[in-house]
Amino acid sequence: MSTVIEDIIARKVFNSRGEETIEVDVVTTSSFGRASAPAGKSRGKAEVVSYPQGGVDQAIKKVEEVIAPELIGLNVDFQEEIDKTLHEIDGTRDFRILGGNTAFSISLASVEAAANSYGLLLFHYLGGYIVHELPYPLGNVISGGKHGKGKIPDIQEFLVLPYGAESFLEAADANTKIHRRIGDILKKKDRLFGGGRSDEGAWIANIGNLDALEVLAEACEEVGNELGFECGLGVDVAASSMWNARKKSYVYPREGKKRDSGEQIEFIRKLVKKYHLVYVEDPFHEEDYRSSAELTKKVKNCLVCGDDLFVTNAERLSRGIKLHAANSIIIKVNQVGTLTDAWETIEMAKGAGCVPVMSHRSGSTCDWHIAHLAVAFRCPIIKTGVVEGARIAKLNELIRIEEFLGDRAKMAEFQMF
Ligand code: 2PG
Ligand code: MG
Repeated sequence: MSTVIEDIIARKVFNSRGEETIEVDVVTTSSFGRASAPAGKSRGKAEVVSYPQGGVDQAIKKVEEVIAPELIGLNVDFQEEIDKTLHEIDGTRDFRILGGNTAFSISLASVEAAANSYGLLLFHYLGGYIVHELPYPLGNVISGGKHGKGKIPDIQEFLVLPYGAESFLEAADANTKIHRRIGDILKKKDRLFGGGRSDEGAWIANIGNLDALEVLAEACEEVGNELGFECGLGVDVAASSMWNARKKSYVYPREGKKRDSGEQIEFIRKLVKKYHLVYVEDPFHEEDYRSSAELTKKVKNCLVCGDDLFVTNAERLSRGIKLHAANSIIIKVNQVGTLTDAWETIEMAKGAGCVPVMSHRSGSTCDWHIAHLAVAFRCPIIKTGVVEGARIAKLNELIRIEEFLGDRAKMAEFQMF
């Protein structure tokens, strides 16, 4: 059969930060698939372990010595079996023996090999002919927190979501225009602004949290008016990076402020109201489901999204659903290891009315799989930056998918706005 695995080749490559990462080729009788793993900077504590002890070199050794002998002969048609086998070989809950990124690369390369064996695009292979909706691109335009250095905002990401766009191309175009406009505004505000950018291509500027939101609001309004559709504002607070467990408060070094959980709820609630934020990610530290639930209850027309909170993990999401801790979830396949694991989490989220947001990581490669996963799994939003090569690889793939779908292409629907 042409879908039987004949070989698995692992190699060391580099991500957009110049860090070592793993890339895997899964070779079938008739075709092959290739995937490389991304890397997080503000990682959730409950994520799987990225690499075994010994890093990428050791991960490659594991592929050659333990994984390939088990997987060769299996059929890429049976993704669940491949992913289950990876779990069995590893034997731990957090992939610390093989490395979550090792599992990720094999899992994604296998599914791509399957799609290629049938001559299908990945989203078609996974989602079927019926799938035809494009996600809205959620893009980072100003960086702060752990995503930068020096005098930058405390909040990690200032985001734009052009939810009024009628096509993906229009939406991606809006994001690039807003990104550019923000660069111009920052230059006018600060003559010393040097045009620096973070890993994700967002601007790095000597600016506070509220000023960043003002700049974002101005750019979104101007570009939105010019293009004739709504461009919403969002933030990724990445609050675990700010949380001081000893002081039981969120520390904002730039603002020179500390906020306890109650104050944090009020602070974020007011931001949502004042700036009409449509998206707030990780407003509280990763174990604080209750504050997240309280905020979710208090805000309107806003996605409260869990990234470090859920780490794409079905058990954590199930707890979150019971507590109504959020109405949205970030999906990063390498937080959990395999495609099957991520898919199960997406299904659970959808069943509970929790909006899945397919996402990149700050360290990435030009791998474009998440573009296909967002379409195949019907995630209405993809978070994948605005500029920078690794981000553009995913955005451009979505433009190609939209073109491929032709008249059938449609933007995803939100009930929210
Ligand atoms: C996040 C991501 C992507 P990281 O926090 O949402 O923007 O960053 O790579 O730090 O996980
Ligand atoms: Mg995040």
